[in-house]
Amino acid sequence: MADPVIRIFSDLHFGDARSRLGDPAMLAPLLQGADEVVLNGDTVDTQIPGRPSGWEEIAEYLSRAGPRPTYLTGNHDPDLAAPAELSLADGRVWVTHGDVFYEAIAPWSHHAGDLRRRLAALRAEVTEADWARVETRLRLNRVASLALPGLLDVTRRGPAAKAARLARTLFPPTRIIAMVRAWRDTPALAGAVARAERPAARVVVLGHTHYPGVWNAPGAPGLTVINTGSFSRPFGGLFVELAGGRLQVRRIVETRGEFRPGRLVAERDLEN
Ligand SMILES: [Mn+2]
Repeated sequence: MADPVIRIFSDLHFGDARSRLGDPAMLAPLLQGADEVVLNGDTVDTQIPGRPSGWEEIAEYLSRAGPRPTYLTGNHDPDLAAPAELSLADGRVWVTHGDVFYEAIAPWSHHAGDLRRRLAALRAEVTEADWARVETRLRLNRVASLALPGLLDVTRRGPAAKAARLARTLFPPTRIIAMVRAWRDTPALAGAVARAERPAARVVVLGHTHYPGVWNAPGAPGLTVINTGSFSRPFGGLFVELAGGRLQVRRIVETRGEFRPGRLVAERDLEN
């Protein structure tokens, strides 16, 4: 039997008015030819309790689209019944949403203060040795992300909702600085955690910051960090394909109302 083809996507943010994924069926060309797909967090936004998230719709579509779906949690869908990390290719590829690489989950967000306070309280409940483990921090990040106060309803559409979101994106300007800093630091942060806690990993796959790219991790020779971006503007996304000991990174392009595989961005042999 041929090696299975596994594709990894992240940050679909289905149901969010800012996501370009208006209909799950737009994913069809990206799923074609895959045996398994990994949805690496923020597939939907479940952070406002009681508000319909679109989860049933996307999960129903992916359950019958062909490839077997595996979901991982992100900070926007922290309550999915799913793990927060996944190791593939005998541990050589480590997949996690990416929040665990940052102090306060999303230090650029309007909720950074609340997240910081919540995490400090949760940290006080565990030992330092336990906190040092990435699985503990992932678990507590999920607890801290549930039902934050003052969340903007991202499913609202129309000019007023759009203007409110734009204002929230641009102000205060220190937010932009924090965002750019997070983008800049991603390869080093992800590389350091992987080296310390998932030493078999040669590749780390994350999303979360919505800034797509492929980097060599500074200070961790031989370790590649891949951010698959998102299905939102302005940067769009990449996807990872694993098959037969090879890893490929491709651009996701949107044409004729569907998302499809675009140009090859990077390639890596996982055997050496
Ligand atoms: Mn996220």
